[in-house]
Amino acid sequence: MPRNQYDDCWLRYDRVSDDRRESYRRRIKHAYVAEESPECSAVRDELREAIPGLLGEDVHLWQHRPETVDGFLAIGTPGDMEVIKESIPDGAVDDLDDDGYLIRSVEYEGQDCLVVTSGADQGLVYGTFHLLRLLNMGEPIDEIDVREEPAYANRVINHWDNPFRRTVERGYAGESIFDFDRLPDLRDRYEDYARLLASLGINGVVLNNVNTEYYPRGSTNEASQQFDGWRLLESRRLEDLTSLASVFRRYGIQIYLSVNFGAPKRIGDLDTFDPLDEDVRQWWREKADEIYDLIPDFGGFLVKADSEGQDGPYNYDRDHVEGANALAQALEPHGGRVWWRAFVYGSHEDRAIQAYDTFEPLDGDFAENVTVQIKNGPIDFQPREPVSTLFGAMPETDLGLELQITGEYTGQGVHATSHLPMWKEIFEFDTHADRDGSRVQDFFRGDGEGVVGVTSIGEDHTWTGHYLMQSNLYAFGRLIWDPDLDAETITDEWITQTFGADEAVLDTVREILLDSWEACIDYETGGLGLIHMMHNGQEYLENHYYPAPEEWPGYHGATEEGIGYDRTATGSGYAQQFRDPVASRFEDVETCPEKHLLFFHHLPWDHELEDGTTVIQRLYDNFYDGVEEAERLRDLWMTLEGKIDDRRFEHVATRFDEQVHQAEKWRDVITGYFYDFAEIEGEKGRVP
Ligand code: GCW
Repeated sequence: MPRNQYDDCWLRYDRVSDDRRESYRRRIKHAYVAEESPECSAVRDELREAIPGLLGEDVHLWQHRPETVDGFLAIGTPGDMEVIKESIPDGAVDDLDDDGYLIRSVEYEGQDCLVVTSGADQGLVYGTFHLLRLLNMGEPIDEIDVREEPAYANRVINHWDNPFRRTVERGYAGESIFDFDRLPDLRDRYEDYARLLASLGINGVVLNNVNTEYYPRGSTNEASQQFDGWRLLESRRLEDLTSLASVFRRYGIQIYLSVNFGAPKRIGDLDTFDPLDEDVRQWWREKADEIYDLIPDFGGFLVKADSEGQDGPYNYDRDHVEGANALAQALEPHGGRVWWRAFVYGSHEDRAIQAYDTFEPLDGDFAENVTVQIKNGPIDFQPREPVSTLFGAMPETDLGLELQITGEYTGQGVHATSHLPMWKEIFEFDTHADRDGSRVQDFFRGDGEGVVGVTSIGEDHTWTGHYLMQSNLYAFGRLIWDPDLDAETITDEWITQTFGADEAVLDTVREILLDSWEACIDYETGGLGLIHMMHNGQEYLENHYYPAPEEWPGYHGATEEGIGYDRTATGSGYAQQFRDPVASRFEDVETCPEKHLLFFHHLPWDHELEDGTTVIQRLYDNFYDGVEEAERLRDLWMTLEGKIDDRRFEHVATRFDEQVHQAEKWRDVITGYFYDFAEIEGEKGRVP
C-alpha cells in the first residue's frame, strides 16, 4: 500500500512559516551527523525526510565539519566530533541516561550551530526527533538549551497482533502491519512505524498478542483459531525475525515476544512444561541461547499465564514465581527480561481483589529480571476504574504499569475518546504508599521497570482507525517520557504537528479531545463508578461496542432496591487492599468520591448524594448529559469544515455521527434497564 501524506500522523513536516525559515535554514540546512551506527543512519534518513518538507529544500549532509557555511547542525556523541566536545561542558553528557540527550544552539568558531548530543546513539535518535518536533511546531531555535531524560527506563508498546492471521485483537484499523509469513522480506510500513515510535522515545515493542494459543483448549470455533503466536518460537520463525529486529534497532527499539508458557511441550516435544522440571528449564535456556545468537539485543518475553485460558504454572500446581523464574533463568545470562502479567482472575467472586491476593504475597520472590506487569485498574481498562491496589504493595518486585491505548471500551476507533485525561488521573493518584513519591507515576522508575501501552495500529491509512485517535498513541509516548507534562501541552503538540498551527483548529480540537473522556464515561456508564456493561458479542466488531447491562449483573449489581457493588468490609473488602487514608475514604459512603461510589458501594436507588440528588436521578442526568456532550463535540468538529483537508474532516465527521447515535443507544438501553429495576421516573420526562 503506497504511503501518502495521510499516513504520516504527526511526522508531516509541513512547510515552516516564513518568519522562521531563515533562522531554521541557517542552522539545519547543513548537517554533520556522526558516521558509524545504524541509529545515526536512521538520523540521516529522518533529516532527508524532514528538511525538504520543513524548508522546501534538501538537507546537505556532510561527512565532516562544513567550514564554509554560516551554520550547521551537528549530531553525535562528544567523542564523535570537535564541535560537540568543545561546545558542550565536560561531563554534561556523562551523567545523562543513555536515552537522554542535550540540544543546544552554540556559536562555534564564528558559525551558528545546533548541537544534538547524547552518551549513546539511541539518545541521538530521540534527540533528533525532539528537535524536529520543535521545528514542526515552529518553535524558535536560536537559543535552545534542552536537557532531557526519560522518566521510565522501559517504554514499551504491546501489540495484540495474531502473527499468521494478520488480525489484531481489539484492533480497529484493519489488518496487522506485521506480515510474519513474508519475513525476512521487509515492508516500508515497518520503518514508518519505527519512526513514529522513536519520535515518542519508545524503546521496546512486543510484536504479538499475549493470547498466544487458542482457547479453550481444542476449541474449534473460528474466533479462537487465530491465536497462533506460540509458533513464533519455532526456529525458522526466529530466523525470520532478525530482519524486523534490525529495522527497530535503527531507531533504538528492542523487540520482545509474547510467549506461550506451554512452549516446551507445544514446540519442544517435551511431555511437560512444568517450570520446576529440569528438562523444561534446560529447554528454555536453549531457546534463549538460540534467540540471542540471532538477535543479540532481544528484549525478552511477555507472558499471559493462567489467564483467560492461557497455559501457565497452575497446570502443575506451581505459582507465578515458579512460573516466571523458570523463564527468567533462561534469559538472565543474555540480559533479557520476563514481563509477567498480573491480569489473572476467575477464582474470586469479586474479580477486583484477585490480583492483590495472588501477587502481593509473592513480593520479593521473583527473579531480578522479572517485571510484574499490572493493568492500571483491578478489572479491565474500563473508562474509569480505581487504580490497582498492587501499586505500592510490592516494594521488593520490579513492576510495570499496563495502559490501553486502543479504545476497546471507549468507542473502538469510532468514538473520538482521548485517553490522556484518564491516564493523567491515574498517574496523579496518590496511593499513600509508605515511600517518597507515592503517586502512581512515581512508581515504575527502576531499571527493570516501566510503562507499557497496548496499541492496535493497523494497515488503515489512519494507523488507528480514526484520525483523532492517533492522539492516544502520541499522548502515551509523551506522557511516559515525561509524566509531568500536562494534558494541554501534549495535546497541543499533537494537534499542531498533525493539523498545523491554525488557532481555531488548535482550540477546537483541544477542547474536543480534553472533554471527550468524561463524555464517554457519562454516556457509557452514568459516571458514578459503574463499569462493564458492554455487549460480549461473537461478531468481532460487536464485542464490547454495544451496551448490554443484562449480560453483567454481577458487575453493576442492579436489583429492585438498589445498584452498585459492595467492595467495603461488609462486601468483598477490596477497599481494604488500599492503605489509609485511601482505604477509609473509599470504605465510607460519605467520603467515597462520587466518581467511584457504585464501584465500592451498593446503594438504594433513592440514596441521596451530597447535593440531594438521588442516585437514580444522577445516573439519568449523566447519561443524558453525556449524549449532549457528544453532540456538542460533534458540532465543534463541524466548525472546522474548510480549515482541515476534506479527507480527514469527512472521516472524523462521519464517525462523530455514529458516535452520537451510539451514545444515544447506550443512554437509552442502560437507563431503560435501570428503570425496569427502580421503577422511578426521571425528572424532565427523561426516563422512561
Ligand atoms: O482486555 C481484555 C480483552 C482481551 C485481552 C485481555 C488481556 C488480549 O478483552 O481481548 O486479551 O483483556 O488483557 O489479556
